[in-house]
Amino acid sequence: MDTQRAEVTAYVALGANLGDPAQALREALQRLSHAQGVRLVRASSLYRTAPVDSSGPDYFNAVAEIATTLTAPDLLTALQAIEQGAGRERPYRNAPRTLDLDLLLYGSAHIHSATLTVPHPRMGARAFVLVPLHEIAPRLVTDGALKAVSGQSIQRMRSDR
Ligand code: PH2
Ligand code: MG
Ligand code: MG
Repeated sequence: MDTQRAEVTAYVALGANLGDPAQALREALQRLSHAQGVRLVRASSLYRTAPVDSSGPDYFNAVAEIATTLTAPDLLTALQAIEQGAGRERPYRNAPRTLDLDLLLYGSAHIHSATLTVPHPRMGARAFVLVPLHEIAPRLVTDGALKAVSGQSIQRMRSDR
């Protein structure tokens, strides 16, 4: 008998600040929705954000909610394949990038492996994660958490879809 793994709700942060970042995020959402074992449930608006501990042009950021039958490590591999497909290079930490896909939350799991830490260790300090996450999953982000990052520059883009 086939054993079908139950779906887990996970949240993925998308970011880019090289090339055409808005287009890169739209394509990444498409790829995510077509990835094996991944169902795109909802995506936030795109946000234009100032680089945080990074450099180069403004970033575009968004957050997606997915339902997945993949394990967290397999989901990470799928995310990295989409980054590679967008020409991601890693010359140094926090370098400007064509596409960054970070796993924020995987169900209620707490994961501390050599390659993956979930919940994402820096998500609580970043408006470019908390604001789009709050847009699609308001119960996951407290008012206090939003207030703590309210000094960071972030602008919601008008949807052209
Ligand atoms: N990602 C980083 C570091 N800094 N700043 C913004 N505005 N948006 C990002 O996605 C971002 C960042 C490391 O992944
Ligand atoms: Mg990142
Ligand atoms: Mg990353």
